[in-house]
Amino acid sequence: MVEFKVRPLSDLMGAEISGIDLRQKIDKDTTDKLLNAIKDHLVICIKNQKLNPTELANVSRIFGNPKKYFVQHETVDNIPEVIVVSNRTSDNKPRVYASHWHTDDSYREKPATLTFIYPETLPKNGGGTDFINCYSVFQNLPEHLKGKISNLSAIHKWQSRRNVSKVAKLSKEQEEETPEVEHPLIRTHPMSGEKSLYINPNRIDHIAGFNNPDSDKLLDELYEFSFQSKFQYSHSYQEGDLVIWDNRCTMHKANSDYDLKQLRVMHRVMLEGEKVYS
Ligand SMILES: O=C(O)CCC(=O)C(=O)O
Ligand SMILES: [Fe+2]
Repeated sequence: MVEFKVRPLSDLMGAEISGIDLRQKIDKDTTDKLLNAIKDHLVICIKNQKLNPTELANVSRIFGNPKKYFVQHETVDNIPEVIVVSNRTSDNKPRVYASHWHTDDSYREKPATLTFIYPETLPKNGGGTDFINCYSVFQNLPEHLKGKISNLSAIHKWQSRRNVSKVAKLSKEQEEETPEVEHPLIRTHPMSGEKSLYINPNRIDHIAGFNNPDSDKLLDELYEFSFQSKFQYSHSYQEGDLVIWDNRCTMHKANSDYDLKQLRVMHRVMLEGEKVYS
């Protein structure tokens, strides 16, 4: 077993892992220890990794099955598992991709469990990723809100009515492949057994069974409560940081606090997911 070190990054969430090279063969005990670190800290940053896109896809296989991304033009050539997250549009205009709070892949029946992000090019300062601990959000939710949402679920869509982030236009086939899905608002994590608030401001269209104004009112209340800084941890990247987060109990967004003239390119992989249950 590899005796790597785990150092918490904040009281709320996040841990830094050092003393392991994931390109080496990783045995089952080491894998379990890494999975436990993710369970306990929700977001981990494995330091000093050197990964080209093929190696990143292979490293993700230590933890599960990487998904082949269905928006092919956003992936690395010939590696359908590795998505390019760039602050340039296809016609080279600056933008910040994913700058609003979300959890990945919730428009799927079985949303990705873990996401891996590895910086290819970083700006000089800033350009980190912000995270929310959704267990803490749920635990601290006022009782009246907890009661109100206990049996509710939400309709998630690729292009939801309330989405403020720009998403790729889908072909007819891609649209057919991604019908809207319904997930409970309270989610139990299969490994920790704990409950979290499972929301996605980008992809939730409405609360199932609610009319739009009532749904919007409740969602706004949940979002405003969740976005408080006391539930957040902000990660700043250094070259070689492999960051892995658990989409089942966190939200995240790209921080836009840097000079957009500087290039920022990340490589990303998502793992096959599982059905959401409360
Ligand atoms: O670029 C980032 O910091 C986050 C991007 C994102 O949301 C993702 O890769 O899922
Ligand atoms: Fe994301």
